[in-house]
Amino acid sequence: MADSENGGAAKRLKTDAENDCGDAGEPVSDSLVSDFEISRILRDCAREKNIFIHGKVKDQDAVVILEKTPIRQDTLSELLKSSQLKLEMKNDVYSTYQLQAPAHLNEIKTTVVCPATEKHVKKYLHQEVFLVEESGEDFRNLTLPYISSQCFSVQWVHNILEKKAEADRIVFEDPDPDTGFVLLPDFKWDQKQLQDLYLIAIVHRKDVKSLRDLTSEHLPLLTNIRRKGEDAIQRQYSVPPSKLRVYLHYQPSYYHLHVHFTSVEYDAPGCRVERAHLLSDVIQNLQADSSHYYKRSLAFPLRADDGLLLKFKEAGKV
Ligand code: GTA
Repeated sequence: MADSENGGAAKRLKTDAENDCGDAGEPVSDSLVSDFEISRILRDCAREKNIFIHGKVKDQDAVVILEKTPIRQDTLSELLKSSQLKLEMKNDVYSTYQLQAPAHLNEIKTTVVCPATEKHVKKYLHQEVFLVEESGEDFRNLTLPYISSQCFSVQWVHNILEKKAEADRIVFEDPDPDTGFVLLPDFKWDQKQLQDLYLIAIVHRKDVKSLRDLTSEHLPLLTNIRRKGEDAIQRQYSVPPSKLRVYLHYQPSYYHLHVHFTSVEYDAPGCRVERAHLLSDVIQNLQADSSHYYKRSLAFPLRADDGLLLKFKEAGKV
């Protein structure tokens, strides 16, 4: 149930049973992964304990992301009591083991993109990255024409705003058509622990695509997102604003304005300085100069085979 302007919601993380169900309470289809035929590994990272795989599900291109999730404090004593220990080595006071946990305490978060476009596959492929500096003019001459023809579909965003998907996951909604937004868990967060808390606020307005569109006209929208988003997270998860990193991406993958709320302790993908713009900085920049994001240069990373990088190279900007 969404928290609304009028009511609070109890602090609650998802139970295993709730997470096992699809959006509308439907059981998840096993065949999506059991029918998956691996073509190649796009990327893997031992430190982040994830792997991005390209393959096919019944002739359709798909990307599957497998990720080991953090160890949860609330299941720690059950984990230690109900697991088997297999000794690997012992030396003096030191010993290492393989702990074999029961299945329900040993899950792997799995994300499936199917059918996946070539752009999805490229997005997850490990590639060399270049930093581009985009002036306001570069945005209008190079970036805008490119993204107008090449960007990812925002159908999933419209589904959320129209309650056709993820309606039961909404944490808070302000329905105002100008300053309103929907706040819900990002699909990178399994909602089982607060260490990697990650929510997104998606604005109801459809005419604001990215940071570049923002002027002082949007200050009521941005301050509303900040205040009500933080309040809702405090009420729902007991996480205070001082424990949150609230920011926008530039460039985003999806051109419909949204704001990321992550735990400040969590090194979320895309939270580095070359991509993340703190909402508080954005608000102050617009208060000082309404045309700040219209005219100033913004730096952002582009992957080696990104068509936009080619446009910048052709224009002699890289
Ligand atoms: N609730 O259907 C959705 C949905 N989709 C399609 C995207 N998001 C969604 N949330 C819900 N339902 O934080 C989320 C994304 C992202 C935000 C869009 O919306 O998770 P953005 O427009 O700034 O795009 O934000 P961004 O940041 O490039 O997207 P994304 O997917 O986070 O990719 C950034 C990097 O994160 C990737 O290159 C990859 O390195 C990493 N990454 C992506 N997905 C995963 C994953 N599942 N597990 C681990 N790492 C991941």
